[in-house]
Amino acid sequence: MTMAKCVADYNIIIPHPVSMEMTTGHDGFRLDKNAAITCSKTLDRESSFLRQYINDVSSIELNKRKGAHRILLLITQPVKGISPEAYTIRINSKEIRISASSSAGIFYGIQSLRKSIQPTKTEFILFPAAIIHDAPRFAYRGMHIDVSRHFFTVDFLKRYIDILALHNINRMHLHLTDDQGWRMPVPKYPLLTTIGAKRSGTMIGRDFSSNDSIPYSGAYTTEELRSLVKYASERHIEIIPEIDMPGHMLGVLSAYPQLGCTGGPYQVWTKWGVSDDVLCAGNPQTLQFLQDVFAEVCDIFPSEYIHIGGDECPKIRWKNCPKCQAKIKELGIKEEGQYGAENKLQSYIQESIEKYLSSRGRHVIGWDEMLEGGITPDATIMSWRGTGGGMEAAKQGHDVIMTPVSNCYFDYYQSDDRSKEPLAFNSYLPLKKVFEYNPCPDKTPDSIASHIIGVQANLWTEYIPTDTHAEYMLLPRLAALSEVGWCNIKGSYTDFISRLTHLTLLYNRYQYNFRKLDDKDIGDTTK
Ligand code: TNX
Repeated sequence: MTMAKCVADYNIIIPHPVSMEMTTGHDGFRLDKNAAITCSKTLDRESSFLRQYINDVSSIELNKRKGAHRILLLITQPVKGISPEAYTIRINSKEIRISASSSAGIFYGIQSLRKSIQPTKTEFILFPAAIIHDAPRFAYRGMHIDVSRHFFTVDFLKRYIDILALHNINRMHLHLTDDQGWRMPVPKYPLLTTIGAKRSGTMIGRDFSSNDSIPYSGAYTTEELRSLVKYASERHIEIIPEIDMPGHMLGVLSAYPQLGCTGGPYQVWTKWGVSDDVLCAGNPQTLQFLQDVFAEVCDIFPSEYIHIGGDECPKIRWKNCPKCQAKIKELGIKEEGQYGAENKLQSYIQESIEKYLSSRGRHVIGWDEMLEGGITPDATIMSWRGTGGGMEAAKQGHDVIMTPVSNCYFDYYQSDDRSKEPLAFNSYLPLKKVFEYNPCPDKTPDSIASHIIGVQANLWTEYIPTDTHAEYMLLPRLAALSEVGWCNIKGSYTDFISRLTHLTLLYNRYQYNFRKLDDKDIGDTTK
């Protein structure tokens, strides 16, 4: 009986490693069930991922044990100036050695190894002799998901995390609250998840005057969120929770109308867009409420960063609210211009929360509108309305994460032939445009470049009601984003497309629902 065999190919890995040197003239490593995985106890988790991944793409079952013929996972001394996520893989006939200064680096080495294999029912895999060095371009490589407009279960979010890990993403931004539903329990405010998490219906398609009248709701338990944090962290992904404030707050206002300028009544929104009703900035209860909520956020999420929103907060209610106007006076705000003083009032709320979070040892991230009334230099800015806001913020000394609508909005159509696509946000973002994005163009002065800490894509879910649909919008654009965030030197789009056809075999293996490349995507390679 002939045994099915498979030869690993390092040239198909996405994201492409920094350097690969084939050690020609040397035999490669034959991986079969007799090979051992050897590592210290601290890498037990990584070793079980490796075992699982190899088994997913072959018939080989490996075990952690000592052995001369082995895959060795090895933690080395950190080297100044080298990312802890960097790794080296050395392959000869005796061993595959993955070394890094942290378990995250080992994890990325393992990810690369698994992506060099074509899934088959093989009983042995030949790994050609080689030395691979790799390190990420950016420390922050994020992917977002909006669980307010549509709710996604923790089981799905875990699958989402698996997909992110496959693409070397290390941050998942969880957009937990919005006008259309509040999803996180806060024991002191129980109505948030009873009233604030339920809407009476949802608009149909893009028709803002329609409503399907089907009640829609969803909220996580604290235990579920904790289990998500743990699941992500095992895969070297930090969850960054977002409480979007002081706008996008109808979920809260419907439950606690006293926190709004007019006192309501308010309803959890059944349509998309930007609501004029926002938190009342002049009501002292508002700051107390926010502090209580962020205290709970800190208890559940251990992340270095907490996202405090700050986007799309119309100022019309504040302009007409006696409490807000009194607050403006009390604070001595003198700004002129239509909403100059109200913009400053938003800064006041943000800065109070920023102070609180910094007392808990956390850094804040906010959308680029946060800059409008000014914000402490410690805040990290997420630049979404283009890259200008991000560049300006970096100039002012803020750290910046680039996530411009032009290249990073995965809720947009993937094809300009909309008849073949599910309904999406009314805009277009083809794979190639994601791939071509450079968050920090070559000519950027060092003083600015050093503040651009990374890149993120966003999956807003107004038009994404199901798990399979979310996967479809995510893949394969996430593969392009992973090259943007990881690779210092990007190869050609043609080469990317040819590697992507291999990665899609893995997508198939895990039954990820991805958009198949069409002639246009492939044809684009000639341009
Ligand atoms: C803008 S990006 C929003 C979201 C929408 C999205 C749709 C940002 C900070 N705000 O509320 O869901 O556009 O693409």
